[in-house]
This record gives sequence, C-alpha cells and structure tokens, in this order.
Amino acid sequence: MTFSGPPGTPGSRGVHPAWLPDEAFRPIGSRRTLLCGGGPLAGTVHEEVASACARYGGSVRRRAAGPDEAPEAVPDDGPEAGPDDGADDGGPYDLVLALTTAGPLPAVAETALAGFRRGPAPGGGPAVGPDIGPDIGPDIGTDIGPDIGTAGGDEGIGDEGYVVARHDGVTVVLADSTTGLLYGLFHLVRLGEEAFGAARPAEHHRPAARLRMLDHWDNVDVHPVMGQVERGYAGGSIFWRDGALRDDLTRVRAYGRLLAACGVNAVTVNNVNVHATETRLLTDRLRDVAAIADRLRPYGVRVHLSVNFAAPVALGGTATADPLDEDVRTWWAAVTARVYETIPDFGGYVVKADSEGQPGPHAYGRDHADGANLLAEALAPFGGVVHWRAFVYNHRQDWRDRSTDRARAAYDHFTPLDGRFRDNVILQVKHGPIDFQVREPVSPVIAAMPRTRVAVELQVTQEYTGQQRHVCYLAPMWSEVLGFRPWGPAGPGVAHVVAGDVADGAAGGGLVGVSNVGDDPYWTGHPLAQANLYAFGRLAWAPSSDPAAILDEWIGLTFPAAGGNDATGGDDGRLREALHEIMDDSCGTYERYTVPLGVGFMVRPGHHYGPDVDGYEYTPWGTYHFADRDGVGVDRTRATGTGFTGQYPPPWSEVYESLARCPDELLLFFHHVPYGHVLHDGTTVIQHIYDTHFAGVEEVDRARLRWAELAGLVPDAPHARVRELFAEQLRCAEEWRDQVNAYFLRKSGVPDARGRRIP
Ligand code: GCV
Repeated sequence: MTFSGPPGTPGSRGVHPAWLPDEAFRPIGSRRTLLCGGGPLAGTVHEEVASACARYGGSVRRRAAGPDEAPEAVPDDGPEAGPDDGADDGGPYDLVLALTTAGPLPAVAETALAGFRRGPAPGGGPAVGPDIGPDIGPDIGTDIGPDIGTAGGDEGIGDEGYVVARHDGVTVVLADSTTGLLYGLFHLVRLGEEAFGAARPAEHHRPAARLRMLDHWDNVDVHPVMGQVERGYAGGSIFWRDGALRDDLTRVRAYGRLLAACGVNAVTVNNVNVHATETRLLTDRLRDVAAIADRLRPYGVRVHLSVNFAAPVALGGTATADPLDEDVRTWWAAVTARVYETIPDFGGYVVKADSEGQPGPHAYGRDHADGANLLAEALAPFGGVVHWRAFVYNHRQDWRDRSTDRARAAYDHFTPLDGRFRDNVILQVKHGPIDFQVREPVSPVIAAMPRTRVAVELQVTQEYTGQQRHVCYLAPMWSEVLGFRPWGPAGPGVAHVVAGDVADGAAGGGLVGVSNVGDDPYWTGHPLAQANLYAFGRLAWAPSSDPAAILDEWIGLTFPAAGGNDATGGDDGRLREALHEIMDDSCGTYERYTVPLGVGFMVRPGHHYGPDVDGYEYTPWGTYHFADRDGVGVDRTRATGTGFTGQYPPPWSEVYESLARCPDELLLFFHHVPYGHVLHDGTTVIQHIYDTHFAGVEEVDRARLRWAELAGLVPDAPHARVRELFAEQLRCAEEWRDQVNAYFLRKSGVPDARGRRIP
C-alpha cells in the first residue's frame, strides 16, 4: 500500500514518501491497537494500522460496526493480535481508536469521552475546541496545535474532528465520523512516541475551514505553451498524460494519503483554463474523473472539476451559454445530475470566467452572479458548491493609460454583487490584488463581501517564487495573510473570514491552494518544496499555527534521521537546526534578491522565471513599476493616484494612503516615490534596493553551504538534488541582484553608498 523504501530515499516505486515514511508509523505499528467502528474510512484506518503492525510487530483488532452500521467480518491482524476486550473492558491495548457511534465503548474510551464532555478542568487543563484562537494575528506567535480549543460540552466532536486522550497507559482517539478517526490517526503519527508517553487530558481538534482544497492546473492534453501542467515545476501530471488518464493511478491514492495526513479534503483535477479536451471531462470523459475520485475517496478527499462556462455550446447541446436561458439551465441541470450519478460524493465546479480569455457571462450581458448562480442551482440538489474565481481584470490594458489599475479590478467587479450569490457559491479570491507576488497587500475583496462566502486562494506552486528551483518556504507569508486583520487590530482576521467566523458574515469558503505536485519522484521537484504542500494543509486546518512549528513538524516526519517529532536523539538536532536556518526565512531571502518594497513582477514575461525589470512595463497586462530617472512605484492613493487605497476599510485605507504610515515593505505598491525617499529604518529607497539585493545573494550562498554540510545526514539522493538546485538558485539570485541593481543605478545615477561593484 505504501511506497516503502529506505527512509528518505525514493521507495520501491521510485517515489519519495514525503512526510509519511514507514518510520513515522513505528510508534503505532509496534503497539496493540483496538479499532471500534465500521464505515468506509474506518477501513482505511484499519489498513494503515495493520500495515504498520506488519512492519513493526504490533497488532490490531477491529471490533465491528456500531448499532446502526452493518457489522463487518474483519479478522484479527498481526502476529500478536490481542484478545477482544468486552464492552466494559479496556483490554490489553495501548491504543484505542473508536467511533462514538460504535458503543458500547471500552472503558478507557468512555472515560476519554466523559473527559471531553466535561471540558477543561477549572483553572487548568488544555484549552480544547476551535482552531483559530481569538488572538490570531501575524504578530502573535502561537504554538502548533492551536487547532485545539474549548472542550466539548454539548456540541459533539464534529464531522472531521477528533478527541485525543491518554490515561491508564492507553491512548484513545475518538471521533463522530470515520473521517475524524483518520485525521486522529494522523495526529498520532505526528506526535510519534509522545502519543504513548505521559497522560494527556482530552484534547478536541477540528479544522478551522470546512473546505481545504488544492487546485491542480493540470491539462489533459499537453498544451503547446503551458505543457502538461500549467505553472507546474514538478514534471508531468499525476492524473493525466498525453491526452489520457494515466493507466496506473497508484500514485493518486498515495497523494490522497499525503493530503489526509496534512488535512486537505478536496482536489480539483484539471486546470482552471479549460481547453477543448478538458471541457469533455464533464460529460463523455467523466469516467476518468470518477476513477480519480475512487482513488482519493479512501482518504476523505473529494474531487472537484474546473468547467468551461461555455460548455453547453462547446459540447453541442445549446445555441448559447447565456445563464438566463432556459435551455442552458436545463442542460447544466441534466449534466450535473449525471455527474452525481457517477460520482455521488462529487464536490462541485470551479470556474474561471471572463478572465484571461476564458468565456463567461459577460458575453451575454450578464454578470458574475448570474453566471455563478446558474451552476450553483444545478449543484444545489446534490450538496455541491461552485468556486467562482474573482481573478478578473483587463489583460488587454493600454500601458499608456495610468488611470486603469489592475489591483482595483476584482473589487470593482465583485463588490456590487455582494448578497446576490446563492449559498453554495464560494467566491475564490487570490490572497493579493495582483497575482501571487512575493509581496502584495491582502486583497481588499476579502473584507468587502460580508454576504458572500469567500475562499482565499494561495499559490503553493512557486510560479513567482522560484519555480521549485529555489528554496522558498511560503508558510510565513501565508500566515501573515491569514492573520491580517482588515478592520484593524480589534476586528476579525482573514482566517476568520474563510472559516465563516465573522459576526453577521456569510459561512466561510475555506482555503484553496494551487498544487505544486507532479510526477517527479519527490512530488514537488525541489525536495524542500514538499514543506509548502504540507504547510498549506496544516494552515488550512489550523490557521494560527506557527510556520516554524509546522516546519519543525515536517522535518521530524520527513527526515527520521532528525530524531522524529518527539525525540532529541537522532543526530542531536543538527539536521533540524540546519533546516530551520535554511528554510525559516527563505521567503524573506527570495524577496530580498528579487522585487523590492512590494513593487512586483519584473520577471521574464511568459515563463516568469528570472529577472526582467522592464519585461512587463510596456505590455497590456497591467503590471507596471513606472520607474524613471527620479523615482519608482505605483501611486494608488486616493489623493493623486488610482484610488485603490479606498478599497480598504479603516484603518488600512488611511495607513496605505499615508506615505508616512505605509509599511516599508509595501511602499512601492501604494506610492510612487523619489529614490531618495527615506524609509522607516533610515535608509533611502535606492540604498535599500542595493543593500537587500546584496544581502539576499549572500543569504542564498550561506544556505547553500549549510546544505552542503548535511551530506551524510540527509540521504544521498535528495542531498544531491538539493545541492544541484542550490547552484541554480545562487546563479539566478546573482542575476537578479545584478540586473535589478544595474537597472536602478542606471536610471537613478545614484551610486551605492558602500561602493560595491554594480555592473
Ligand atoms: C491558470 C496567472 C498565471 C496563469 C494562471 C492565472 C490564473 O496569470 O500566470 O498561468 O492561469 O494566473 O490564476 O488563472
């Protein structure tokens, strides 16, 4: 079932185990487990434990289903299966995994349940319950595990939640659903030996966001320009190859397993740019989608599909795709009913409409609410949702026109529609107003749609952050986005909006990431880019988690040589320490050697890798920096610029408007300033550009040398892969430094105060 092999190396099928190496299951696999309860995912839990026991000598016994489920005849497993304990007997088990519906429960499980229902002891005990603490904020470092909140009471454990406790030498995981049980099992994997150590009172875990989805920009046909995976940097697609579904989908199941282990519960299997072949996934190629759904279902991951808004026309059913046309509505209703006949747990549609050439409702004089509601109506009877993307702007802008501002576009298009979307429409908003740059303000749309379900979209694939050739751990950036409080320090944060935890707000739309996975043996091209995928899932589950703690958890799982997540043994912490040094602030390093002070782009047009300061300056894409001999930056103020600052509520509308108060890192996003403008730290803009570019390259070189020291601690194959990639990262960082510094030296004529060589 698993891709086994020596820890840290590609396994027997040549695929790296990522954060689920066999070794991570040793603590569970070497113990005696009782599993109480039946149902589809209980089978997965059983299989996971049994396979670990087969490897490490433990045992698992499965007590059949609860009263309202069909009993399953499951034999004892493992060489030393313990005796089946009675209903009121804890039995000689080290671990009990039980559904609350599987009663009567063993005594230890009943005790844990009672502990959960009682809640925390007055004045003590862990806080158990919701997942985003009231104190979420980028300024607040919280330990991992703040997905535990106030204890139980009457609410129940919840759909995907679980309770973990340990007493009388037995560890107990309880859940209301088999999905919760699976998540609970992976929680134990993360804890490692610690799960079987000291007693622990009942802790309740449940995800902040109900929808935690990865969008694959995978094409079925190889696109002549974008290839098999648009903006993919990890080889081909794990789903599709040369126009067809892959013959062997073993890897899709392994992917589902990795996703469940970090908390992701939905996947979109094709690109939001839906071309001709991909349009047919909805109808005559639906079986392909169903085959993927079959592989992901055992891990609680539902499948969604990107659809072409003009599908009724493209597939020949109707003369128009007008959302208000009766034939079009009937067509979508019939097609959607067939989708659910084939895939009963289908998640829904994702739509990129009227954006970068994709068809949409505008062609018929209709708006985005008309378009989204059409699909929502078809999905509603089956409980499906539409993710409607807010990435809508004019990509044919005249660069001479200084009044049009791409940053404004999503807000201008969508805020007038707030309140018009059906309940099962989720507006999917990129985290920044432009396009996944390494530094952007948070999109004002997120705070401007109180009557609409909003999802925030992050880019796990590193289109603008080094394309998986550079180390760039993105969790600190995402954490800042999730912790941003659009209404000021006393108001809720972005994480609360996506979780639906805002007074008088709509239900949350969850978190979406553009996947960085391909058919590469390491899944993500750069082995260290696996941490981004892992962190995406963990932040979607618990947005206030500390990025460094998530990284630490990932290191412990991925590199058993680092001593696991509980041990201080292994290599005495050398690997762990080095990886933190290399990765913790790698996103900051990337920012330093690339684009300064939030100005954005400056990448090579088309493929978006490497520097080209004026690459987009005279194009129709709306991504300009306006550098001239006197200064640089985009004036987005209300006073003299495009007025974008006015799209934020106070205090940010005032903070960003003010040259004096605007945070330095976003200065050039909001203001056009002379090169001599003095930043809050006393440096001029031009000197800041020079200093950060020199510093960024030095940091890459230090990280490269640090990695080289890890030979022998990291298995040879990934060590060699990362070593090669560091050589490329350093080359590219030097190119960025020299082009950006030379460009601004030539424009401004201001020499580097420290006299360093600028070509
Ligand atoms: C899938 C950017 C990318 C495109 C991507 C688009 C989007 O423009 O460069 O490749 O298209 O975003 O998010 O739709």
